[in-house]
Amino acid sequence: MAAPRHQEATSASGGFTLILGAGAIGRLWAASLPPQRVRFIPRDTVPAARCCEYRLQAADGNQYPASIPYCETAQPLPRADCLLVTTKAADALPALERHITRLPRDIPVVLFQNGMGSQQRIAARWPERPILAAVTTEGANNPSAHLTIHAGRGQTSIGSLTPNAEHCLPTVVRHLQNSRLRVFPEPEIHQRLWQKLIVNAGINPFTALLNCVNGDILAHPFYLQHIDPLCQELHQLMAREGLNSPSADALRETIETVARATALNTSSMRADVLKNRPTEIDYINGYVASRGEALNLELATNRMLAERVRALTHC
Ligand code: KPL
Repeated sequence: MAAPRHQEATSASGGFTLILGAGAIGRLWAASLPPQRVRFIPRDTVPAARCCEYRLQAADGNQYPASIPYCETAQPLPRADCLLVTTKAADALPALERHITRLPRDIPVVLFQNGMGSQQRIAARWPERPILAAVTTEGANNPSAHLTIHAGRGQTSIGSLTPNAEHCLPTVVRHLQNSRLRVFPEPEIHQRLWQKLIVNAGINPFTALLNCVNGDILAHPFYLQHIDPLCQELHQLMAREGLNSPSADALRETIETVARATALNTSSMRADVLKNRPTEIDYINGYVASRGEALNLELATNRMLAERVRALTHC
């Protein structure tokens, strides 16, 4: 099968992209951007291989080979138009700390982490750098070491987190539009991050605790017992954070629309539990509970869900 056709990259440095994090989303982006113009920054100081080799199964079911070179560890990083950080939320800050001195100060850094908290910590750590956040609804998973499945087409919204990111947002968006993925600028990125947080807070912990696909939570008594109190808490917190806060019923409707649209998906949290990997609960319901504590709100349902999910991977 021939590789899909890409539009020509047009930006000054040749449309080069660096990616930190070769998980499913990192691999999807690497294989979707123009070939020869992407490098993975290796996780370890000495990568086991020169290239990350895998097959991408596109949303239409066709498979394409991808061979993405790792940057040389002993050399300076190649000049690039942007860096995509596609690690898990907990790994993003330590991974950036390891490489930041090799990155020019003006390179836009686009954060793809789930949930909330890691992006804010990174923006606070390097406020002088152009740091952006991406919220993506692209579905991707790695069923095996050498296969990435683009499970569902979505879109990616990008917005700035630090003042220096404002002016580079249009260039970053244009650059990433050289992929086959849909990318848009998002002036209200905080609101978008919260919308995604709401969906993850209402689906992920239930799928992990009930060990089921997204759609199956909807009729489960445990979900039915807790979803309204959960949505009340999310509504209360959003209002206290000064965000545009839909009613608890509207939040439930949003959660259930996504659960129905992704009914057969295994959520990222359930996948982590099944593989006995740390989950992102501290950045989802755990984040909500801790913001509640900071603002003197008792958000007991989020706290209970966070504690129960943590217990799944700590024993
Ligand atoms: O984002 C997701 C995740 O699994 O983390 C949802 C929307 C729940 C889709 O599975």
